[in-house]
Amino acid sequence: MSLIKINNENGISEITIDRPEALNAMNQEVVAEFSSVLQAALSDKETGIIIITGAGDKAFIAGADIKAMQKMTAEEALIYGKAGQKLTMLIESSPKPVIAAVNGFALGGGCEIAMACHIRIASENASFGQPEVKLGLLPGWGGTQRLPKIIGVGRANELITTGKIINAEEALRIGLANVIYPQDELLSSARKMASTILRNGPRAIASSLHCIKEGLSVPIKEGMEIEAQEFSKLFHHDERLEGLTAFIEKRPADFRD
Ligand code: DAK
Repeated sequence: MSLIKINNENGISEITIDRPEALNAMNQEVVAEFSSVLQAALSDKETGIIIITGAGDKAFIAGADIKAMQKMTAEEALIYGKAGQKLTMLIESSPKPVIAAVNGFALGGGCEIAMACHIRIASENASFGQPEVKLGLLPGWGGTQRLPKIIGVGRANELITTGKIINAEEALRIGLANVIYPQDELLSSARKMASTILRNGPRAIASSLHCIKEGLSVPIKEGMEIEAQEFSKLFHHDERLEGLTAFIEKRPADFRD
């Protein structure tokens, strides 16, 4: 039985983790299936943007699978940990924007998947947290690395060491969520945001995401150089000519090709 649902429409690929009976907790099968569905969306020419969400109205992803981890050896945990890390890297380095539509619990590995996404929008009932230390674990899918970059070191230290779960309002306040919608408007709002993004130049978007991601881990001088090179590369393509010409001709740009 498939653990992931995929819906491709109007350039948007919607990936739904579909294991609601376990609050969409990600066991090894979910991680593997999610990775291959994501790879397919990344190489699909019709897909310009990806939305990730969870099935049901309770959870985005309630974490890595606690029941599966209880039975794992250290070797199996290493394989599982690396597979999850690889998945978050795939999301984070996607040239196509990835929006997390967080529709409930985003805990542990679920919060880590959301943090790897470029944009996080949340429903009013969403909650976020890294409760791994309560289980004698640490956030193993990039949480120790991404959370401080998103909300700052002090707050990340607090969230990770207390394991406390925060609601959507608090996530919004500290910058973990970009915006909050009523639950029944979450997906339509995600699609609306996706359509707005899709109207812009895909190369320019991919280059911008690349500069932002790379710039976070290098000194500013290097980041500026990456930005200058990416800017210049855009001049090898017609996309920028269409954007600049459309402005001068006072018409909307058409980047569809
Ligand atoms: N794993 C497995 N099953 C889960 C689950 C999870 N993370 N979360 C919920 N479930 C299951 C429950 O066991 C229950 O199943 P049954 O008992 O009915 O069979 C079903 O989903 C419904 O859950 P509840 O009955 O508990 O629902 P409630 O509304 O009462 O509570 C809750 C919702 C989200 C507060 C609660 O379920 C909960 O606390 N869940 C655990 C959340 C959590 O601690 N998540 C973090 C998991 S640890 C690493 C790799 C990965 C990681 C770390 C290292 N390496 C190998 C390096 C990541 C670790 C994690 O993500």
